[in-house]
Amino acid sequence: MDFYQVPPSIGNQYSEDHVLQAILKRQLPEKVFKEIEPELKRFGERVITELEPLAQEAEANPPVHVPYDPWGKRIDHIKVTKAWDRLHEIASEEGIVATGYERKNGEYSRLHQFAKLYLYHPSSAIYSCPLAMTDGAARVIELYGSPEMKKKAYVNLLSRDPKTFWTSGQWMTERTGGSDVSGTSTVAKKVGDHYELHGVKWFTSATTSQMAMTLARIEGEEKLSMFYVELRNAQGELQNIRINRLKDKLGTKALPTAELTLDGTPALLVGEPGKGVKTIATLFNITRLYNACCSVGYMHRGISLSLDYAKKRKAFGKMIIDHGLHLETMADLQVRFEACLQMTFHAAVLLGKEEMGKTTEIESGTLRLLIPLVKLFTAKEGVAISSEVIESFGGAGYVEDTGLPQLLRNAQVLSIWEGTTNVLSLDALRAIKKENAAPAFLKDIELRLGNVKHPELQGMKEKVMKALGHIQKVFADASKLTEEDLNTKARSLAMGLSRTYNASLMIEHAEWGLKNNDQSGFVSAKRWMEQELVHLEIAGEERRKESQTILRTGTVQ
Ligand code: MFK
Repeated sequence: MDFYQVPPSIGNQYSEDHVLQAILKRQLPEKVFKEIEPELKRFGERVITELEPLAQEAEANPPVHVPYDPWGKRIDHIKVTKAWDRLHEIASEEGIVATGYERKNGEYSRLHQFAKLYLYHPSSAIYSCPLAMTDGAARVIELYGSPEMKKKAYVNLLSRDPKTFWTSGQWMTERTGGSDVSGTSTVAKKVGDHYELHGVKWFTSATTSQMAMTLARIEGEEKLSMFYVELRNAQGELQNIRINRLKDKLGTKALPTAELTLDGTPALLVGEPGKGVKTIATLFNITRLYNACCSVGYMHRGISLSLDYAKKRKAFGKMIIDHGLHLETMADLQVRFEACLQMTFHAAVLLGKEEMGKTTEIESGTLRLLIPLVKLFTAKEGVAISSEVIESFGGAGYVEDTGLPQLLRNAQVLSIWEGTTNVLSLDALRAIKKENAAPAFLKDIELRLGNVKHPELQGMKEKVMKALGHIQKVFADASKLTEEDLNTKARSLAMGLSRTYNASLMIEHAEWGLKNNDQSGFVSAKRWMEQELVHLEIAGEERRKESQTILRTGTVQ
């Protein structure tokens, strides 16, 4: 008889995720957990039965730019699938953004919201991207917006009625600068009570959004300012915006990303003139957390599919999960995913507390540094784990109609947009040098470990304390380094800080598990602790010269 492989399948994405359940149970008061769990269970089912087919339809039918109507009038319409529109509607109905702002559960509202986002993202065809920018824009308006913006845009961004729900873009990138936005050449001209923008935006995700936050230089000002733009007028026509073309990207195929020319686009100043980067940082610190949440969402999706397959696929006489080597590989992925999940959800807890004015000084400092770290660390792991997941399916993972390659393609964007790994490592350094975040961050780890009393966890604790000592020595010696020397170390420092922070979270979770007769967190923590947490090479002129020799390059001016 012919053989046909049984494909992988997954069920309720909440009920099948014991780590998510454990984190929520540990972090939330019992009353809140009991209140939100039925909703998460329902949504965990909905993402598979309803959202997943929509996501696949949207992925298979990328948006199309229609520059002209049949009679030659410039319309710059972006045609999207009904499925994409439906994913917008469901995001609104489910309150994926609103949950964080309604604050029904006070400081725990962000954790509740992030649990929903984590379930939504892997079956959203990256509709999570417009939602990330929407959330960031809502926070900017909450903090810096005019009363009119609060009455109109803010209400729409948080609407649970799909008919009035708005999303926002975040236009920061120009031909002159992606990471270095100081190269922005868009000009803002004052016209009466508002501004008009002139320039080209080179990478604008979610161009179908109703509004956007963007950067421009007010005529005569040296530094950038931040602006609020409504894309269309009351007749639905673009307001002096031309869509030059849609980007043909490696992944995120369903997401309309465009190049735009702004030719007198009306805009309103948000925040102080010349403080644009500082103001938009509020927005991108939120999108960076979304990035982390989406990365762990993908990790979980990939590992679930791979694990199910490993129980159905036979090779060399037994199911592949029964081969020690495959088991080892999968367990390694799971532990790395768990570390990232702990890190992301802890950051969400801190964000929720901060927004409700409930953080201690230590927690505020920790959050500032944790945001770049969690973004860069989970993004890198997201790409690596997705790649392993693809490989675990052998040739099937490389074939489009299995739906698997899109996991890797889409994951790859996570380490690029919202700041690359190196740019975020430098942001972590900025937080350490300029905002003195390191003492708070290290103290936070110490305090957490101080609460861990279980005898079986003492060895792990000691290892983390040793890593902390190593990091403290690096900081103490930092004053002797030139800025370039320190910058050169930024990535290895960021990785070391992330691994150490995650170790403390995993140990804390392990203790909670042991108290509740659950060994799994303990075993995961033990595995996590097998690695060297911190390894920092000596950086300096000599090492840079060596790197130039390795690459056969001198200084390129
Ligand atoms: C699925 C998930 C979805 C995610 C959504 C994806 C949507 C895709 C849309 C995009 O990709 S938009 C493009 C995103 N682009 C970036 O994230 C740019 C990456 N580059 C950086 O982050 C650079 O570090 C930065 C542009 C911030 C450098 O700019 P500057 O002007 O050279 O920085 P500078 O002078 O150090 O900082 C200016 C001010 O901002 C300072 O404050 P002061 O004015 O008080 O001195 C900084 O302290 C402050 N600042 C900078 N980064 C900050 C920050 N404040 C808080 N948090 C930060 N992270």
